[in-house]
Amino acid sequence: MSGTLTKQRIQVDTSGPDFYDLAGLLTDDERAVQEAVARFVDERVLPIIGECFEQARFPDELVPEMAALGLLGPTLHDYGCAGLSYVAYGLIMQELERGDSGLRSFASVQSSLCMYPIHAYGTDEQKQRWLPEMAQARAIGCFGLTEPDGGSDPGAMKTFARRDGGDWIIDGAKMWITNGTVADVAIVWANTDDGIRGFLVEKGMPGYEARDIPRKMSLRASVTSELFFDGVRVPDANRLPGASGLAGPLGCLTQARFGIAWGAIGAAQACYREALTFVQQRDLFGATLDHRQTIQVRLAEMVRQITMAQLLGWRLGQLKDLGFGHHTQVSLAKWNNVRMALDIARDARDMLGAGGISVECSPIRHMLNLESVITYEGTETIHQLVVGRQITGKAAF
Ligand code: TGC
Ligand code: FAD
Repeated sequence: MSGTLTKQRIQVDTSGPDFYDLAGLLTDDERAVQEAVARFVDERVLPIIGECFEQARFPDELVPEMAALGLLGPTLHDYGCAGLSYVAYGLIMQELERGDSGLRSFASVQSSLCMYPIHAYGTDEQKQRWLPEMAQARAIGCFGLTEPDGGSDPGAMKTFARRDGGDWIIDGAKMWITNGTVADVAIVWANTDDGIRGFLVEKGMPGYEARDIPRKMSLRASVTSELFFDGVRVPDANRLPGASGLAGPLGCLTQARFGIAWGAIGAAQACYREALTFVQQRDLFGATLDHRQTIQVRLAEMVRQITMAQLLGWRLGQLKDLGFGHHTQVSLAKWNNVRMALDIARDARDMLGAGGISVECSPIRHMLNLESVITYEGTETIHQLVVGRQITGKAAF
């Protein structure tokens, strides 16, 4: 990591905001990645995303462009993946979620929850078959862990895979699965006589069905589905041999939660920027709103919160790039940064007055999206209890 912090460079940027010049800590490559994704979001995502949210439509026309930019599986090495740093991955997620959490969700699931387990736990054959296709978005994945009876305690899953000669027979159901109906392959976690194992269940396998979950008020520009397994026969060649026990799926979640911790910063930045622009123009009681003390306190509070989240994300990325980064540190960052973004989105929505309830303004869309983000990948309470267990040594789940 070659920082470029110099006396000339240091500047207090309140527009990003980048109050502590985090850009000065990035390598040239990381800055280039961030700029490319920022341009993609500004030019391709922002002009259409309000309408997509309103129409509950995932903008799948953008997926090939995301693949062309190298945004799918970006930290993975070989198999057509970019092999970028974790800080670069964080920046990608930050910029995508500045556009919309749905787009970041798509990238999180494809990269961290589907390509990562194939890369980390799969056979050579599975890697050769799926990873280049997934990096190019010619194959889409989904990750089935949560079940209808409760997601916070995945160890209690009921989906079961029983051995039948050289095959496995899977029965059960998964709920709230991002990309479920569009996926060519589902990473399915099932109990077996030997504990939890991961399987690659392919679209079209008899007995496997995915259905969309309609009427969502959050993450409307994202596909969320139910998966059903009715005696699905899966060859042993589709089992992930390197994954054994709950640590298998939880290891993937650590990757995705890292990306969410950064993504939330992007959503908060979008809300802050929109609120700032508004109060600089809204003329009330003889002056624009940015003259008012309470408005300034609220903006200052946003910058304080975003800055702390940025520092947390950057240090976590640095730790991961050095080969460290404990999953409890990831939990703390996911909890802190998503809570921060949700609070800022709600406050920004209020600062925009009545206009803030329109889909033409981004804070209400981000706010509604973040209601999912604070629940998925481990609820806020679960992450607080993970950190509590790390402190006390006692599990209070
Ligand atoms: P516990 O005893 O703590 O752990 C079992 C084994 O796993 C290891 N481990 C982890 N490894 C890697 N990363 C983590 N985050 C890990 N947490 C635990 C642990 O060391 C142990 O290993 P071993 O070798 O000793 O067996 O398990 P527990 O049953 O007590 O559960 C702990 C708890 C509650 C924290 C866990 O179950 C949990 O995280 N629950 C939340 C579930 C969750 O986050 N689900 C997310 C589903 S996917 C999703 O939401 C995708 S949204 C995607 C999008 O659209 O962006
Ligand atoms: P529950 O586990 O039933 O929790 C309900 C409430 O109880 C929460 O407030 C929780 O914090 C609290 N609670 C739980 N346990 C305790 C405790 N011990 N002490 C105190 N309070 C507790 N899952 C996937 O597998 N793959 C996906 O791709 C995926 N995508 C998703 C997309 C969206 C849009 C959403 C909303 C969810 C998605 N999920 C996915 C599911 C998500 O991971 C779960 O919703 C989440 O883990 C919580 O599970 P639950 O909804 O069953 O809530």
